Amino acid sequence: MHDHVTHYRREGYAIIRGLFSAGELESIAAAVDQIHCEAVQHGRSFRHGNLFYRVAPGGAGEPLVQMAQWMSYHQPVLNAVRLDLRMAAILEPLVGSDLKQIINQIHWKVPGSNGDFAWHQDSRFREPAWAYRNLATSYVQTGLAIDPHTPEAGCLRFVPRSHLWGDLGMDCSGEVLGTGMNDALLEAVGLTAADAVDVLLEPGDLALWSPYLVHGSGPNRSSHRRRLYINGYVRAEDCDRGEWAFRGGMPVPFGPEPALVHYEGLRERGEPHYI
Ligand SMILES: O=C(O)CCC(=O)C(=O)O
Repeated sequence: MHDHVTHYRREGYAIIRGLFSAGELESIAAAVDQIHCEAVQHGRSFRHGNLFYRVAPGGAGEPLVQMAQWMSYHQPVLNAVRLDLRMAAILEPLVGSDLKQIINQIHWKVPGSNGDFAWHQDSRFREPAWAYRNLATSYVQTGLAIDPHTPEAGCLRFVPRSHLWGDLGMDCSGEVLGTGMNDALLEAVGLTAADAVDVLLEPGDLALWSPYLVHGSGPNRSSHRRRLYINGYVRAEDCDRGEWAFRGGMPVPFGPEPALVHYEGLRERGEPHYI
């Protein structure tokens, strides 16, 4: 039952096969497509509170939607996924049953697009640092594959056991999204790309990874889209930010006001605006 725990602690990641059925995936994929349509209609990057669409204007073509954040406020199927009891059961032995959520995000890679993610540790994004305690043991990132997640499609690549070193101080001067994996950055911190593994997922499989696991992903050279639905959970007592997800292992619905997560302007500029 808890095989994933041993693997996660030792390697810094784990994979749960077939967490969501093909039938469930059909409606999740439709919900993901709804969000994509909304982002295309905006045509450029847009924010409303924590909801955020990162969109590169398409010129004469369709705008390129790279990422959406916190669409679960208004998309019930995606909201149900993040609060699914199976999710709670998987997380409980790792981080407990009182959990907040920091990440609620979709990544799209269309065929041929530069949707690369540079080698990085997610710990660099857990800001402000003072709001997080015991990050190594209090935070788990999850990624649900919506499409076949293969090397050709630009799947995640993990460097097993790299989490054991904590914050490696990797060069974080550039953007992660849109930058290719530069293996020299791995070597600079004593790691090698030769140790990296491709994260092969079927639709409905869930990957879990540590905030200190070094990972990245390459371009989509396949003929299909690569959609990944990411939810990141943190032990509530170890974090001053985030939306509640589970209390005592039971789902917590959103409150009347959004919680402060990453967007520092939430209270001053929460209204809809283009960026
Ligand atoms: O979507 C991907 O391929 C990369 C995701 C990732 O690196 C992240 O969310 O930290």
